[in-house]
Amino acid sequence: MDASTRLSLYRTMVRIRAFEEAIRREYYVGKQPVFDIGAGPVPGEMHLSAGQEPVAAGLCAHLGPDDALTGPHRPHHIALAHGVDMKRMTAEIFGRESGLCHGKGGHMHLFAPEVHFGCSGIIAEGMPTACGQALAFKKRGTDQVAAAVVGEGAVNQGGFHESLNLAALWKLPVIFVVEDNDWGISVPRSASTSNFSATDRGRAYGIPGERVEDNSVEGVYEACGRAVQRARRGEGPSLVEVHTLRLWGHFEGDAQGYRQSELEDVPGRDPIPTYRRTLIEEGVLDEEEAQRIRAEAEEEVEAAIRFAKESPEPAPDEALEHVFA
Ligand SMILES: Cc1ncc(C[n+]2csc(CCOP(=O)(O)OP(=O)(O)O)c2C)c(N)n1
Repeated sequence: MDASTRLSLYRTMVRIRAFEEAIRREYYVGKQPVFDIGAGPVPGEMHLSAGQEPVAAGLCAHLGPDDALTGPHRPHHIALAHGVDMKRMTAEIFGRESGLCHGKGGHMHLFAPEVHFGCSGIIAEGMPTACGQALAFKKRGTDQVAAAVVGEGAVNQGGFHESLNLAALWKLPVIFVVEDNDWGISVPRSASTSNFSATDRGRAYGIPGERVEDNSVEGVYEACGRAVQRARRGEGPSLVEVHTLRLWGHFEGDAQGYRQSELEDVPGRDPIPTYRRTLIEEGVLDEEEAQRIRAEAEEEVEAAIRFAKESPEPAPDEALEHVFA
């Protein structure tokens, strides 16, 4: 892989991490000393994606703004990597009028039609949506593709199986990406899933698939590249399963008592310092450049946070506008 692609993957991951760290900092404002989920400037649940950046960077490197992407309840990494506007996304997370959904969706409901991005708090919900988008692209005869990212907890949902079935039957230009972070909230795969392999499940429907081990951003990049090219060539759907890592809790405030023994090892498996070391050892990156990349990311993120905080909240008499439920 050439140096500029590797650097670009690294930059994307650092940008996402800087964002998640800043959102985490802001989220805890007003929620201490006893955690109160409804308090502070960012009330409600917060599912952050730290550790899963390789999935976003490796997949989105192959997608453009004309390609569609749907995400799960843990959406920030893929939204940012796909080009969703960081300022308006941050304002949405803060519940402000200038947000992507005028502050009424919150962090699990980010919609950016200009880059064909949407996500939902309902597990597996993005898969049927991606099939619909892929069907539209196919009918129009364009080479656009749709991708859906879901957690491994989605593989037992009806929407997962129904989507695999129709995507294969109609040979849709769609890529299903499963982020296997071992946990569905506090439930390990072994307690919920009879056949661990999402790739095997895909094969049962005639969909080729690959599993990427070790949370490797380059592995994701290669596998998603093959999947996206297949879809663009009109050869139908693919499935990519990534063994990734949830660095933090299921949601912020999660004490993670269910994985205490594993937590000691978790920081050492952080994909960003690992990739940084590799790139430095192989002469693609040096310390100075690495620091500059992080500083640029922080600057962009802090500007987005300022934009959100300076934006007004939606007016009470507009509470029912832009709401479709
Ligand atoms: C249809 C549905 N059932 C249950 C839930 C509650 N729920 C929220 S997150 C979650 C676990 C998801 O695990 P996974 O798909 O592996 O994603 P991760 O949180 O690990 O990223 C569940 C069951 C939901 N949001 N939607």
